[in-house]
Amino acid sequence: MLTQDQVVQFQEDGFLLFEELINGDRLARYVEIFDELVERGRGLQEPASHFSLELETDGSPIPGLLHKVQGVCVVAPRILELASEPAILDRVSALLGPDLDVFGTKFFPKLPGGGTSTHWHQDNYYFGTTSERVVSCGCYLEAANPDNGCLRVVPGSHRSRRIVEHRQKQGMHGSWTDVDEAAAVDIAVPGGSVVLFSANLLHGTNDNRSNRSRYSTAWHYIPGDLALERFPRAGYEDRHNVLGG
Ligand SMILES: O=C(O)CCC(=O)C(=O)O
Repeated sequence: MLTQDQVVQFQEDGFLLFEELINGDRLARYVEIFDELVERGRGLQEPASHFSLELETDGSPIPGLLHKVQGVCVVAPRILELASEPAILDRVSALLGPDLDVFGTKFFPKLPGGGTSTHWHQDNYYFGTTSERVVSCGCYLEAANPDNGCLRVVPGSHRSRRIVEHRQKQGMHGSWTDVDEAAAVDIAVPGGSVVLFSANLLHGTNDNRSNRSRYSTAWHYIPGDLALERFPRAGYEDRHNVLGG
């Protein structure tokens, strides 16, 4: 369920925004599940399986300050319902077809006072491919704007299908690159919004400098027949069939 114009826009810009796609009781129910995960994070002195903590500038973990739940659909299987919301899958299947898996499911609470998610990168850097058949998805459960670190993208940067150099930085999770900030745009959204984007698109976020959280999820849809060496359909616990199959 995408118009031809939206399909062309996705091909040209590398992303599509759907405001308030998830709403009402369903949104509230998902937020409650994420509240529980943040509460579990508060009890952690050290990172634990699936749960990582925010870092001090010297790289040491900050007790109780949850950074990310990696494999959130494994830790909280009810979140697979969010990844399987018909409003999302209808749109993704217009790009990728009727047999869909989702993999690499993450929850970022982006807590007040410096919460982080990702910095500039391309998702396919982590996946060992430049396939255009990987569509990433950010669900913003809470309103996001430049103050609390909304998604930022470089429109059209996916089109070269070239993965740029990424490197690790002290005191940050992950591997990141730098971009020409003049080419970047902020994707400010109301709560319940969903962004679909190419896994070759340069994107990232600033840290949360506000006094409110910015709950979001990030994961990646692929056609069931797409063989990704690091994420095999059979045997990788955080790859799930969500449509057809
Ligand atoms: O937190 C966000 O808005 C983006 C997350 C992201 O870029 C990712 O998981 O690859």
